[in-house]
Amino acid sequence: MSEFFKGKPTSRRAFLRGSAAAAAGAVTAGAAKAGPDPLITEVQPWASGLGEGVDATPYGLPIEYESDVVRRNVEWLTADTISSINFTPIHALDGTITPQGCAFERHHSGAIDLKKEDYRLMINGLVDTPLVFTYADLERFPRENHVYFCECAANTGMEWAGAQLNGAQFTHGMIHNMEYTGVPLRTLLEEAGLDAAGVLDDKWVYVEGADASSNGRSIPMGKALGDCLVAFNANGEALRKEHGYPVRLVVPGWEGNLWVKWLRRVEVTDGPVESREETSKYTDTLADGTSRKWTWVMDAKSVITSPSPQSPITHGKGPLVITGLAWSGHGAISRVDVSKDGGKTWQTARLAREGEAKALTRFYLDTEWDGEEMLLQSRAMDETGYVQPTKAQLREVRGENSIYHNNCIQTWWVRPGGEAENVEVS
Ligand SMILES: Nc1nc2c(c(=O)[nH]1)N[C@H]1C(S)=C(S)[C@@H](COP(=O)(O)O)O[C@H]1N2
Ligand SMILES: [Mo]
Repeated sequence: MSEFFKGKPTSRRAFLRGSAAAAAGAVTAGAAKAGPDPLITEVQPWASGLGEGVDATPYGLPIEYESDVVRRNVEWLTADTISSINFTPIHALDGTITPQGCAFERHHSGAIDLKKEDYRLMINGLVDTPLVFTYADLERFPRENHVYFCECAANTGMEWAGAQLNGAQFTHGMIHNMEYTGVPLRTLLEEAGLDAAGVLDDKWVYVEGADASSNGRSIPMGKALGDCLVAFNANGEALRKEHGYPVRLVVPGWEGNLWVKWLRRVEVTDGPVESREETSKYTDTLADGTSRKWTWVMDAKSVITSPSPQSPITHGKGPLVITGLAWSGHGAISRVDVSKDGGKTWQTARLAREGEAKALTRFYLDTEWDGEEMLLQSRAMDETGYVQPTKAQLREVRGENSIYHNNCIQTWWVRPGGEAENVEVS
């Protein structure tokens, strides 16, 4: 960053206002006193030799200097890596699209290897004509493109009892956001002859994957005929193996467990199946010990990705960019507020783009840091008027027995040195 200030002060300065410009000026002046910068005054090796040819990396990976921007897991969380989870490095990403190569993975029986030519999708149950589609068949139906977030219901689940994991990657990284290409599930159900005259409202679909776990889930017909997508591409290319190659179900705004990977069967039923994944798992145990089921929609939530424990402030006081992500399964994010004092006072952040329904929204607070400690929080609001709750508000309703569906406000304690820590304020 300091090199950047020395080399190109004007573009940065032009963008700063008032006292911010003065602070930046001080940084620039201080650096100039250190004498001429060889990075500016001397011809560097990268400018006096040749770079790599176009055939060096037929499929590119990030440059080696970015090698710490990777998925990570929490070893003690699961007994083995086959039925486990890893986390998106959200603290190090910007914008909203998650590259597939670092998007979190959640498997119940490992990521399977399934070729397009071995792929079959069956639609059976209460339909006129049970059908089996090949991959090539799917490619002949009209396609749509949509950006959606996929959040595991267990995201932030380890934080119910108190601040636990030290990093946005671990507290909030069970989420990714991709542009999907696929065929609406409605199109395929209609192809199989869904009895449109019948009472569709009472019907459900049971969806399952080709992996050993099958991850079977029941979805009410309204959602199945709504915005569900049978997707085969993500971010412009084929789905990665770990995200369900060659075909996964996309269930916008609803918990990640419903997004069946390696989708192999859609059965139309007249009721929910009550499978393992929707009874003993992914239900919310309340304070009185009873469990709430069918918590499908992911409520509005947000997190500051930087500064955060894995992304400390490495410069002195003056201009500081605070940034994070916000999302809601109910629709678009309408506003995000940021607090530096643990929720006592709030400032409205700038949304990088207008909120998009059921997709991640990037927010920025371009601010001044006085070098003092901060208790950073963000609070999302969605188009329905819903406001992201504090941890205390959520505990009042849900108690402390829950694991899933924790969308509470997160606090990072930033110390004068710039390091940050996961804390809880009361
Ligand atoms: N077939 C199958 N689909 C599955 C799973 C699985 O284990 N098998 N895991 C589910 C869970 S719990 C989540 S959170 C999402 C995760 O999707 P990802 O691995 O692309 O991040 O996939 C869901 N779909
Ligand atoms: Mo999940």
